[in-house]
Amino acid sequence: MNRLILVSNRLPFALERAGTDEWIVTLSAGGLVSALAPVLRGRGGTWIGWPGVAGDIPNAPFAEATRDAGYEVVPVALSEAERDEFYYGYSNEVIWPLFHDLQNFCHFEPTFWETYKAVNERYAEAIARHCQPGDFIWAHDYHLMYVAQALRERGVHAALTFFLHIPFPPFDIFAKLPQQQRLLRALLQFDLLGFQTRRDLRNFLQCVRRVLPDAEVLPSSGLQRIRSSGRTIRAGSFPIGIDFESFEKGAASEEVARRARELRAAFPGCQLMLGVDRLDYSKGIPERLRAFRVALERHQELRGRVVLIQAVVPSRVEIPRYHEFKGRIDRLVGDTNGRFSTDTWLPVHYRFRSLDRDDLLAHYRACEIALVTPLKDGMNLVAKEYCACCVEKNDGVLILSQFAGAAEQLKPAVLVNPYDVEQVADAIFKVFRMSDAERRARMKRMRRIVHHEDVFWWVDSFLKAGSQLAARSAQTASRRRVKQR
Ligand code: ADQ
Repeated sequence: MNRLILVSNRLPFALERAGTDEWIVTLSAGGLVSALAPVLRGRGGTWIGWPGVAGDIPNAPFAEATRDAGYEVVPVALSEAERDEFYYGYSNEVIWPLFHDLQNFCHFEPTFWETYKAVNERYAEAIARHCQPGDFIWAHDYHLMYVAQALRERGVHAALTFFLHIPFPPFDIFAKLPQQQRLLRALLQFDLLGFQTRRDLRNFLQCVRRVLPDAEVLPSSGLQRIRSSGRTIRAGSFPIGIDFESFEKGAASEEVARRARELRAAFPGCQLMLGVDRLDYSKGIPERLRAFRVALERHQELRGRVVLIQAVVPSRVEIPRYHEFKGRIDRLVGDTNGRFSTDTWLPVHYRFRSLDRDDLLAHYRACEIALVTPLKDGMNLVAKEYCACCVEKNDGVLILSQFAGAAEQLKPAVLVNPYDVEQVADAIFKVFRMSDAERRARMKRMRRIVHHEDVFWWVDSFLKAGSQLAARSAQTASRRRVKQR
C-alpha cells in the first residue's frame, strides 16, 4: 500500500493565536476528514495545507497535531498579500465565479494569476520535501490546479492525482478565462483527474478538445483517457458522499430528537421548509427567497401554513461582492416578512450564523421540506445530509436544483431550475400538498443512494482508480534508481 500525501488549500487544522507567543491548533471535523484520516493513519501519510492564518507560522503546534492525528501535518505559510491574491483573488474572484457559470462576477486581474502560480509552487515545494518514491499524491480543489505542473518542473515523477470539488464549466464559459491554455496544460500534468459528475467530466473533455488541439481524447469506456505530450492522463467522475451513518445516528439521538420537537412546537400548524447554505452567490439564496415570495403571492393556502427557515453561515465576507450579497438577502427577508407576516405568523426565519452540529441535525430532522436550490454546485452536501437525517418517518421531501451535482444521483427529488422563480414557487406548493406515501417513496430511494454512495465509497473509488497509476510510477521510480546506481 502506498503512503498517501493529501494536499488541500486549507489544512483540517485551524491555527489561532491564544496569547503573544501562544498558539492553539484545533481539528475541524467534517466528512472529508473523517473519511481520509483513517486512510492516512492506516497507510501512513501526510496532510499539507494552509492553516488559515496569514504570516509566519510556528512549527511546534503542528508537531503536536502530528502526534495527536497519527499522520504528519505540514503547514504551508502564506503572506497577507499572497492570501489576498491567491485565495481571495484568483481562486475566489476568477475560478470560483467562472466555474459556477457566473462570468460577470469575475475579476480578471493579471497579477492574481502570477500569485496563484507562485503559491502553487510553494505547495509543490512542500510536497516535494515530504514525498517518497511510490507515494500516492492527491491534491484537492480549484486552489491547486497548477501544483502538478510545479511538481514536474521540480523533477517529481510520482503519480499525481487531483479532485475538483466544484463544477467544471462548459467550453463557451471556460473560453473566457485568459489563462485557459496554461491552466488546462497544468491540469494535464496530473495522472488522474476526478470530477463530481459526468457533466463536469464531459465539459472538461470538451475544453481539452477545443483548447488543446495537440491533446487527444481517446475513445474509452469507464475512465476516460487523454494523450498529451507522450503521456496518458485518466479522468473520471467520482461523486462525493457524506458519512451517512454518522448523520443518521446523530439525527436519531435523544438530544437531537428533543431539539427537533422544540423546533416544531415553535411553529404549530405549519410545515417547515429549510434552506442551509454558506453565504455564497452560487447558492441561489435570493432566487429562493423570491420564489417563496411568489409562492405566497400565488398560493394563498400557504400563508400561515408554511415557514421558511433559512440558515446562512458567514463566508468570504472580506470580498466586497459577498458583503453586498448579504445586504440583498437581508432586504429580501425584510420585504417578504413585511408583506406577509401576521400577528401569529412570520414567513421567513433567518439565522445568519453557523449552527452547531446538534442544531443542524435537529433542523434537518424537524423540517418537512428542504429547499436546496443553488444556481450551480459541485455536489451540494446539504441535500445528502438532509436525506440522511430524515430518520423519523422517512417522509421529508427535497426540492433540488437541477444544477447541483447531487441531482445526477438524487433523481427522486423534485428537480427545479433555480433561475425560474415561478417554477420553484409551484414546486413549493406541489410538495406542500404531496401525500405522505409519495414523500416516503421518494425519500426511501434517496436514502438508499446516499447511504450506499457515501464518503467512504467515494474515497475508495478514487483511490482504486489511482492505485494502478501509483503502482506503475513506483516501478518506474525503482527502475530509475537502479539506472542511476
Ligand atoms: P460548499 O460550497 O461548502 O462545498 P456544500 O457541499 O453544500 O457546499 O457543503 C456545505 C457544508 O456546510 C455542509 O456540510 C453543511 O452542513 C455545512 N453548513 C452549511 N450551512 C451551515 C450552517 N448554517 N450551519 C452549520 N453548517 C452549515 C464545496 C463545493 C460543493 C461540494 C463540497 C464537497 O462547493 O459543491 O459539495 O465542496 O465536495
